[in-house]
Amino acid sequence: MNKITLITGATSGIGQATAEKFAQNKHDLIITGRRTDRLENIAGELGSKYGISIFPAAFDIRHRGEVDEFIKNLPDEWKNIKILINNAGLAAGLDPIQEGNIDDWEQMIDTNIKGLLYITRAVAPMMIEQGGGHIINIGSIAGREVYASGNVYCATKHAVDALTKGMRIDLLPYGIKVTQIAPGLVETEFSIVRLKGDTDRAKKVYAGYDPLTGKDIAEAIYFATTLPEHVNINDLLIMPTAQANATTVFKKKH
Ligand code: NDP
Ligand code: 8X3
Repeated sequence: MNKITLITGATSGIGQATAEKFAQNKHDLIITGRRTDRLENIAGELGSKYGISIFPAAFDIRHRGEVDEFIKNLPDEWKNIKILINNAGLAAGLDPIQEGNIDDWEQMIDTNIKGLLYITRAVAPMMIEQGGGHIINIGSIAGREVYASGNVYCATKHAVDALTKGMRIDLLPYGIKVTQIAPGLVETEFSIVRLKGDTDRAKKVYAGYDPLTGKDIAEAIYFATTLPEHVNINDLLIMPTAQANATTVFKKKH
């Protein structure tokens, strides 16, 4: 097998672009997400284009039993995971706290925090057994700042920031690198999901400036994995040039 990289949430956006970047560089991939048809299409496409092996696993990262089942069913030759990219995540809704939808809150907490923890809890011991590895957590500018109606999403990404720091301390004796990549505005399906399918409103989030693309973030993730053994990028905050902070974006007038 080539170097094995596990990417969660590879059915669109940053995860899909990252799968392509690692496939180009001859990694064998475990890719996950809930949408089976997309996973299978991506696996077929990348496998034939780049001549690598791909193990697609469709499950909901919020459900501990499904994560356990995924790990249990992983064939032995796929257990030697060198790189884990904890990318699956979402924002659901954009409401002030007093009007928040509690189902949305639970979905974000269960996916962005608990899902990331379930996967990490399963994979970190495998890395320890192999004598090393690299865990990359996808954080956000929302993990550094809080903006209006971002409340729970921002809290989950602050949690990813804290968990990244905690993982780095706990995994230090085992030679496991832990990196956080924290993007600003990236045009993916993120806003369509957050705004519950309102594509017109989602398009406006990225109008009037050049947002980041999934590919931009994939390049940075890949770069972080190419450094010498003794070098680790702890944290990267990556913004579109037109974005200064969570709330200041320079948009061209139409
Ligand atoms: P997308 O909506 O395009 O991709 C999200 C991915 O997460 C999909 O593959 C989706 O797969 C997967 N996912 C969501 N929920 C679950 C679940 N319960 N179980 C398994 N997989 C799940 O958005 P992005 O690519 O933008 O988002 C990727 C990460 O980047 C997220 O963690 C997001 O918070 C973060 N981020 C995004 C930014 C942006 O501006 N776009 C900026 C900063 C960070 P499926 O639906 O098939 O399950
Ligand atoms: C996604 C970027 O600014 O919508 O994490 O929070 S933002």
